[in-house]
Amino acid sequence: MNIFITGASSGFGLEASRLFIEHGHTVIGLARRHDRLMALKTELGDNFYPLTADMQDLASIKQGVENLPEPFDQIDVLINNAGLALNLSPAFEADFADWQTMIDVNIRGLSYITHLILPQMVERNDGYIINVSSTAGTYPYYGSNIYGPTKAFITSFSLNLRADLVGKNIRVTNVEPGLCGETEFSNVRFKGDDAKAEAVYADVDAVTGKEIADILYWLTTQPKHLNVNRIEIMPTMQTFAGLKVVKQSESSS
Ligand code: 8X3
Repeated sequence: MNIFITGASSGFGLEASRLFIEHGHTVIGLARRHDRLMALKTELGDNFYPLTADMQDLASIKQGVENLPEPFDQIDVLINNAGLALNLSPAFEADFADWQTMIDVNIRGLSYITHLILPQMVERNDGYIINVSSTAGTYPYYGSNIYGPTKAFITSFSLNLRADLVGKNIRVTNVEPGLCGETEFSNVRFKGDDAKAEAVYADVDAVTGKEIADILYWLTTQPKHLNVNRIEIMPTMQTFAGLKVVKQSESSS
């Protein structure tokens, strides 16, 4: 199969690129960082096609997708993995530029790529879209004010695609990971403050990027008549915070 993976240069996308190639598939890896993609190309060989494009630059995505050479031009599986969180400030202290970036990448970029690739799947009446959402799309937490809603969009988008694709041989799965270590997620969120990022995973047996990649691969091995609509994964050590009550004496008013 030919697998198109966004965010291929790190985290789940990198692990998934390696895994699909290891299993004899071809991968188009989209990422912004050209040098990383080139290193990955050197590692993975001819079955990997590096596509340098910025998720915020729709023209570069369009140019790349519309000019894919054979045999990479027929996409069997689209893994919409690229996404990011920026900051953990409460909404009233957040930087609006951070909100815009999250909306641009997690919502606008993801929908644009899907819009570009879905028609060829419909034409062939064959394909699979896997969207990487998050537990943050279901459960709010402090500081997830826009990140969470962008992931809720992805979850709703996946389910709505399923509705539109009724009667077609095209599957859609929404993958919802919780706390995952060994990725750049928190380094990006804290803008390079590695100590802060490390503290998030200290003393927690978090899910790994490789474990999420294994799930992405497993999904593609399921029979075509079976659609996993949603799959939510958390470390055993993570759970819901529950409804928080602040006592009058603790409240700021
Ligand atoms: C990331 C999940 O729990 O780190 O999408 O916010 S969490």
